[in-house]
Amino acid sequence: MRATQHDGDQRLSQIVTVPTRPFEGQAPGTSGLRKKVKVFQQPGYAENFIQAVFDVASPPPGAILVIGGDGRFYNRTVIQQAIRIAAANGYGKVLVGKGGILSTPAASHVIRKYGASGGLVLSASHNPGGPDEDFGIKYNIANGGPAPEGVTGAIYARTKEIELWLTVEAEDIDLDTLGDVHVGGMTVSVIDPVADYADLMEELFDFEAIRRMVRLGFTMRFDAMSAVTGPYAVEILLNRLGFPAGTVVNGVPLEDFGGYHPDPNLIHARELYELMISLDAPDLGAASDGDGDRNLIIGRGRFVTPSDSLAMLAANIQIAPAYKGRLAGIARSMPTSAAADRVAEAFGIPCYETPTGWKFFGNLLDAGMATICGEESAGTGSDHVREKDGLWAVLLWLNILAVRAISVDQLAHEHWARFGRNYYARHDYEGIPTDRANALMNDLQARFETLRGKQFGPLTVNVADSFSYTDPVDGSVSSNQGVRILFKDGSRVIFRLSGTGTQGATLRVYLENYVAPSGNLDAETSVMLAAQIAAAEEIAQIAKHTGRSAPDVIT
Ligand code: VG1
Ligand code: CO
Repeated sequence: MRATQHDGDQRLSQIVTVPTRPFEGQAPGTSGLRKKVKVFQQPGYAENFIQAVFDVASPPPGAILVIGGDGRFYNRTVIQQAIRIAAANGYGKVLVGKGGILSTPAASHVIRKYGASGGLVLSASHNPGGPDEDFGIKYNIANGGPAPEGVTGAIYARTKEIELWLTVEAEDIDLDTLGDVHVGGMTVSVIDPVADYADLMEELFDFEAIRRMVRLGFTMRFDAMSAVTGPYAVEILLNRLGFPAGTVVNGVPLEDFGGYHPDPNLIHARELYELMISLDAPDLGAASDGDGDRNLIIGRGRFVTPSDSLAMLAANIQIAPAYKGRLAGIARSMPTSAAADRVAEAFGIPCYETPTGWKFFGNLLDAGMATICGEESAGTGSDHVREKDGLWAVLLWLNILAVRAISVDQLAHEHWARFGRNYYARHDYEGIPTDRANALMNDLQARFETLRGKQFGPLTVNVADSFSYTDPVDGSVSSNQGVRILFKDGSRVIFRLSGTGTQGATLRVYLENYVAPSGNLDAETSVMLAAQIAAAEEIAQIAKHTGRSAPDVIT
C-alpha cells in the first residue's frame, strides 16, 4: 500500500510545479463546490481547488484517496487531473470507480471500508449536467462523510492565497479496465464501483424476505433518471433480488442525464408519479438523483413526503436485521418536518435538529448518538455510511413492506393514525437576482422583534429567529442557518437561501402544519397549508422582493 522508497524517488523526480493565481468564489456550499462546467473548464480552476483540498488534508505519506463521480460531463477530465495532482501530493494509492463512477454513498462506503484518508466526490448531484450545465467537487474525510465546516472553511481560505499546484507528468489512465496502474510513484486501482456497496446492502437487509415478496408478485418501478444509480439498481434489484427486467428504467448513466434534471421529485420524476397514480401502478415507485444519495418513494396512489418517509422508516427500521434493537437516536435537518420527532418521543430516544446539509450529521453518527438521519430534500440515511443513501432508503422500504406485508398507503395511514400528520411542502423560487434574495432575507432578519405576537390570518407568531446550531459533539457553532417563523398553533414557515445553486439565488420556503391523530388525516396538502402560505407571503413580501407571484417548484 505504502509507496516504496524507489517509488518515492521516482515520484519526486516527476513532480511539476505549476504557478497559479487564486480564482474568486471557490467557497464550498451546502455540498461542495458547484459551478457551471464552463467555470470549471478555465485552466487551473479545478486544479487550484483540488490542490487547496490536499493542502488542507495534508495526507500522511502513502495515504489512500478515493475518487469517483456521478458520470456527468467533465467527470473523466477532472478525475485524470485529480489523479496526477494526488500523485504529486504524496498519496500512496488512489481507488477510482471503473468508468469514473461511484455513487456518493458508495464512495462513502469505499472510503470507510479501505481505510482511506478521504475522497473526492465529483458531482453536482440533482443539478443538470452537460457542457452548459453544472459540475461539482466535494471532499469527504476519513469517516466517509462530507468535510465539516471547519475543513471547508480552511479549503476556501486556501483557495484565496494559492500560488501553485503540483502535478506529475503522466498519461491519462484507462478508467475502463479494472486493475492497478502506476502514476508517478502512486498506485491507482480501478475498482468495481458496485460490488462493495451491493454487498453492504445485502448485509443490512433481509434480501430473502424481499425475494419472497417479489416471487409472490410484488412489483416496482425504479427510475434511475439516467444517472449514477442505474448500475447499482440493476445489480441489486434485478440480479440479487429477482425483480424482472423493466423494473429499472433510465438505468444507463448519461453525461447529460438525457437532458433532464436528475432530481427525484414530483416535478422532475413526473412520469413515474403519473404511473403511480394510474390504474397500472406497480406496488412501489422509487427514484434517485444524479449522485445516488436522494430517494423518492411513491406507493400505489400514495406519495410519501421525504419528511414522512424519515419518520416512517425510523418507526420501522428495527425490522431490518442490521438495526434490530439499536435505534439510538434520530436526526433531521431544521427545515425537515417534525414528524420524526414524534417517533423519537414515542420511542423515548433523542431527536437532533441540525442545519441543512449532510455534513452536520457526521459527528452524531460517529458518536453513535443518531442511527437514522434525514432531510426534507429527499435524503435519508443511517450509520452504515456517512452520506445520505438513495438505494438504501428504497431497500429499507422494501424490507419493511416485505416483512409487514402491507402497502405503502396502509403503512402511511397507520403511521398518521398513531403519530398524527405533518402536512408539509417546500416552495422554491429559482434564479432570483442575488441582491434581491439577500434583501428579502435581510428585511426578515431586521423584523424579528416586531413579528413576535403579530397575527397573520388565523396564525399568531410565537418565535421569529435565525436558526443557530451548536454541535453537541465538538461544540462548534453554525449560525445563520435559516429564518424560522414558529406560530402559536405549532405550525411554521422557514425561509433560507439555497447553497447548491449555480445561477443567481434560490429562495426556499418550507411550510408545515401538524394535525393530531384525531384531526383530518386525509386532506389536500395545499388546503392544509393555505394559512401558512398566505402568512409566508405577507411576512417575507416574496412578490415585492422577487417579482414572482408563484414558486417555480413545489415539492
Ligand atoms: C440542497 C438540499 C439539502 C441537501 C443539499 C445537497 O441544499 O436542500 O437538504 O443536503 O441540497 O443534496 P440547498 O442548500 O440547495 O438547499 V445533494 O443530493 O444535491 O448533494
Ligand atoms: Co445528491
